[in-house]
Amino acid sequence: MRIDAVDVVVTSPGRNFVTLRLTTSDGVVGLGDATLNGRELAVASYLRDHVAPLLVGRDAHNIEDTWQYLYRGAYWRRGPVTMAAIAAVDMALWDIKAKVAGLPLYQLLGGASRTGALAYGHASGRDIPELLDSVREHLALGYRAIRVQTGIPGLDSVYGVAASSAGGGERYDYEPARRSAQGTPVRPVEEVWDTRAYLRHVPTVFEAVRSEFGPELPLLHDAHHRLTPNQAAQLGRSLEPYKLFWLEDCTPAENQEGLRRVRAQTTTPLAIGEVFNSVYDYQTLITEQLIDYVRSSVTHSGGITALRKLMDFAAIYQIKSGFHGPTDVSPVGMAAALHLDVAIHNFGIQEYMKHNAQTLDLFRTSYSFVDGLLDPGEAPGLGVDLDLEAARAFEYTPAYLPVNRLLDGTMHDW
Ligand code: KDG
Ligand code: MG
Repeated sequence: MRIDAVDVVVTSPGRNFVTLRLTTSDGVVGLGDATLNGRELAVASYLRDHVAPLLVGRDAHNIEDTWQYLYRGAYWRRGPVTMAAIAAVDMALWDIKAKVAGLPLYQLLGGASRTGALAYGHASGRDIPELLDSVREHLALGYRAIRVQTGIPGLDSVYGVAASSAGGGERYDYEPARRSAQGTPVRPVEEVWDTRAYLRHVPTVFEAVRSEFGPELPLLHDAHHRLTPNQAAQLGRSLEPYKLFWLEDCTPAENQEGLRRVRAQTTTPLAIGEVFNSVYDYQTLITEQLIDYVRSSVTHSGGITALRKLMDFAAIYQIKSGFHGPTDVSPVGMAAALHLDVAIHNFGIQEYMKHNAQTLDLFRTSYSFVDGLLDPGEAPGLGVDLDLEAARAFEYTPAYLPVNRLLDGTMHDW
């Protein structure tokens, strides 16, 4: 069974998605997610210009060999653009293989290790009362684990907080890349960040949430890479009384050794890796057991083949998964994560936000969210179809994540 056609579909039903669509000589179609928020066209070009010509005529069954061919054959290894492109090919080939077998993909990954994947949702509010309402809404939707983010007194807007003033009044419980008003050049919005105010405020937020919802509810928090290792250690310590499920991206982890200091100072569980793209980014973090959860997405880390190996490596050190699942991972990437979630033994939790209605009209999914658990469904393959004609009607629209400046105007690391 040969790969006959390679199509790259860029669509923007509210936000941009890049999808790879492979068609085999037998007419089997496989989909892969290649969405890299804010740099989508770079991956689309990588796939169209450099990968598609190599794929036509290859045996669609040889997934590992194709992975190695694309990774080693490029000479230039790793990096988010390369690894998102390889991930899309890998996902599409697994989709094809499972469709040919007539099985949902998780069956080819060893079958189900659990009845569903525990999901966490994003609750947020500009202040504590608004946050508590948002937690209640999430509980009513069925969530059994909740990420908690709030505005910081004195700051106009804070990344990750829905309905913040910079969000234009529209409520987003995920972190949106922002489009510009018509006719103005597209640039990242610049937000002001105050670390001391943040470190003072966050423990009061968790105090309020725990006293309202009790000790059982799993609570998570994302620091979005904004702290130094020493500040991260302070935050981890100050949150210890509230027993978080995890503290995410407490410090920029390109400096893996920096996590030694955080780890030595706090028992708050740590999650890292949504901006990583290979196992090498985790080498020190995993072998020295400096983290508790791997945050990679299938989409940004070389696909199912690579992430499964990474999770096997992590399992040796009792480190679990907590795959990245924002709405800038497309429904195809989300489906791939769910098949892996139910199959691997060291699953921890899955981030999940529902895509908007337009997106779910284009991408027809067979996964479901019931009583706090995600289920990949029983459709053969990944279980996602893409309405090609409808997708082409939504033109690519540039949009970027905000950048942060400190009070003195210097660019903030994150
Ligand atoms: O594209 C960036 C988003 O995916 C990221 O900001 C989301 O931090 C995030 C999270 O934990 O989902
Ligand atoms: Mg995050």
